[in-house]
Amino acid sequence: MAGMQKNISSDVKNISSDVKKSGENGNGLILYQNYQSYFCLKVVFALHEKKLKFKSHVIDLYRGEQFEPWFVRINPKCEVPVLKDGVKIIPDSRRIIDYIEDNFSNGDTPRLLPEKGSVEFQQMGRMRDLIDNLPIGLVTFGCIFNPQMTGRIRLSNQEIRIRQARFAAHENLLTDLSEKNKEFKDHYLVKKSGLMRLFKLVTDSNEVDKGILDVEYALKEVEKLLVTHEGDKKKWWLCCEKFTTADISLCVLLSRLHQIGLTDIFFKDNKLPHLQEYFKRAQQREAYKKTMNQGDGILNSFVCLDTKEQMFVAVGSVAVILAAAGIATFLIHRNK
Ligand SMILES: N[C@@H](CCC(=O)N[C@@H](CS)C(=O)NCC(=O)O)C(=O)O
Repeated sequence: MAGMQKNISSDVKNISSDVKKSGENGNGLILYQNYQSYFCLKVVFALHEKKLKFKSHVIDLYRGEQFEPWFVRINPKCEVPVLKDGVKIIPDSRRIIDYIEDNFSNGDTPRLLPEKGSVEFQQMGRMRDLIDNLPIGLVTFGCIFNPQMTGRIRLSNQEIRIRQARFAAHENLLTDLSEKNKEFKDHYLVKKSGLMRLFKLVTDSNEVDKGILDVEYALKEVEKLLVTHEGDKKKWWLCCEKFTTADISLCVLLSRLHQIGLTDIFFKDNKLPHLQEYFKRAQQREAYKKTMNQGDGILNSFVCLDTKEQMFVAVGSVAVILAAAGIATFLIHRNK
């Protein structure tokens, strides 16, 4: 990876020029993120709900930009999202959401929490934990690599192969980097074993099945709670009148389940009707629309390959057609 050779001082310069730019038209928040990332979407959603301005610094996860030394310095786990607020660096979606909630909740900035100590506050904590602890990486890649699981193949075989090859490519890249950058060796090796573990799980349909069952259990718990919203609670969101951080977790989960075809199964025959109604209503929220359409809607669908990969698939398909046509012409002429 050419970008990997960049020296660290040029990366530091990059960050500070970003800070300057964002400071000119916002409050200086920079979000290192990727438009397709589940965890980044939660943070983006929370920022939009709170009407906070921020600047995105997109990290190319497919090409392994998260492993570059400048990024490892920011987050040794090599993961997005990471929020930069002035000199403060905050990794991890939950920590970021809690940080913006604690630090940006004045008059114009809506709170995303019920009153502390209330029954709703406790309920919200329980729901948020339940949803945030779901094995979403396993379920997402599991459904992509085992298309029979959802019954709806969203990617071609070639696209699936490209994504599987990416795991191997990242493992090789991490081996290479751990030899070249002794300073980060341990981080790279931890990351590599995590990736290998995940790949083993996502290619084992029993494990994927278990993950899907966990999700189903959580959705049933949500439905049980939504059923209780009767009378003056009719317009409540998940835990109270306010849209809370638990709603953010739930909406991003539902959006991902929809993309990988699992809502087709969970919502079949009008199952979980209150949850279905909730999701329809949530999709109307301005912040939801902004979140799911960030980057002008280009390539932010999880199932999309990036531009170069799409080009690769397109060129590959044209090459196959031309080769087939060439062989056919050759055979016709030879048989004449
Ligand atoms: N617990 C972290 C998880 C973050 C995470 O897994 N991010 C993924 C993208 S959705 C990532 O950066 N993956 C890159 C990699 O592991 O190489 C959070 O909540 O922010």
